Amino acid sequence: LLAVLLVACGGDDNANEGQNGENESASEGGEKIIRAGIGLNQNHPQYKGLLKFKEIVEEETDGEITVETYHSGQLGDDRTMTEALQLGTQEVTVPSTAPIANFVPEFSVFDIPFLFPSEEVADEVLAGDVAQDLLKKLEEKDLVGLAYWENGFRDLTNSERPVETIEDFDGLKIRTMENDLHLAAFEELGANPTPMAFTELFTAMQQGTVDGQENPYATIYLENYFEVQDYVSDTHHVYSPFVFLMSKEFYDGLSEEEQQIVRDAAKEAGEHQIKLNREANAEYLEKLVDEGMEFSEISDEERQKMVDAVQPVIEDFKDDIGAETVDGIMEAVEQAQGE
Ligand code: TK8
Repeated sequence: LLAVLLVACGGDDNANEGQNGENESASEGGEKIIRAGIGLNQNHPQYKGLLKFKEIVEEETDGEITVETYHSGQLGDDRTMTEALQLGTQEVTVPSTAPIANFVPEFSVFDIPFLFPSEEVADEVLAGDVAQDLLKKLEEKDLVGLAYWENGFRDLTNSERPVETIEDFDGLKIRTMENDLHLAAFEELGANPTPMAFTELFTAMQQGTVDGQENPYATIYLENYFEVQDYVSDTHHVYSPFVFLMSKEFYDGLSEEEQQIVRDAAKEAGEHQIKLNREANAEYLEKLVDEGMEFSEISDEERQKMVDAVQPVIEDFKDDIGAETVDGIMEAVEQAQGE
């Protein structure tokens, strides 16, 4: 009788368990909660992907696993959320790979400027052995990499002047992700870069601490950067993957069946996220222009000058990243291009 009363008083959350006639304390003990946090806001495809992950996991586990979703850096920035996963105080985050290079240096291979010529090549390389092996390396850092999602090709915005040529970068204060290779690449381009957490960026642009930043069109539009930035250029200087991370401590505590469910869900939700992301990135440049931004197209000739200017960075960072990883990814890119 007591158990029945407790169930009856338990409110909506326990209603299903009561109806199913399960022992309440046992089902409470078994219930697992995934706190999943991301940096971008609720309108971004990154968040839509997270909601898809929630839907699949909750359905497939009959509610044994609940997913709570947090956007806009509510739980922190990419780096601090990743640290929380290591400590076991948060279960999931989906950072850009660039800050993850501070945990596993090999991830900086994706920061090599102009590495991927197209989304199709990115898809192929990320599904290949070298990229998949990188996910496994995360386990040494108490992280489990379940899938690659997509941030996308990054483009430059600023509040100073149109950027069309390499000379136009001169002295521009550009916020970069917290990643040494990015920093070095922007120095080679002649800019004056500052690394900064994404959560600080809007205010930094608003207050003029930085002149500009670089992110895919989806972010520039959905985070309202057009309110504080006047110029946008299609530099497409690097393709940013996202990596879907789970706390290893949490993952190890799941049953094999649950591990398979979260793995499959991260992949399936990722396919959904990538599709929405590509639609957004294809659509939003026009919206930025509608919002009053001035668009500059980078010619092939100017882009080649940028490619040439950043070459020393690749040599300088090759040992830090790991020569095998760099060569492996470059080979995979060539192979994908040849197909
Ligand atoms: C969101 C970040 C962001 C990234 C950046 O957490 O920091 O500029 O592109 O979108 O991962």
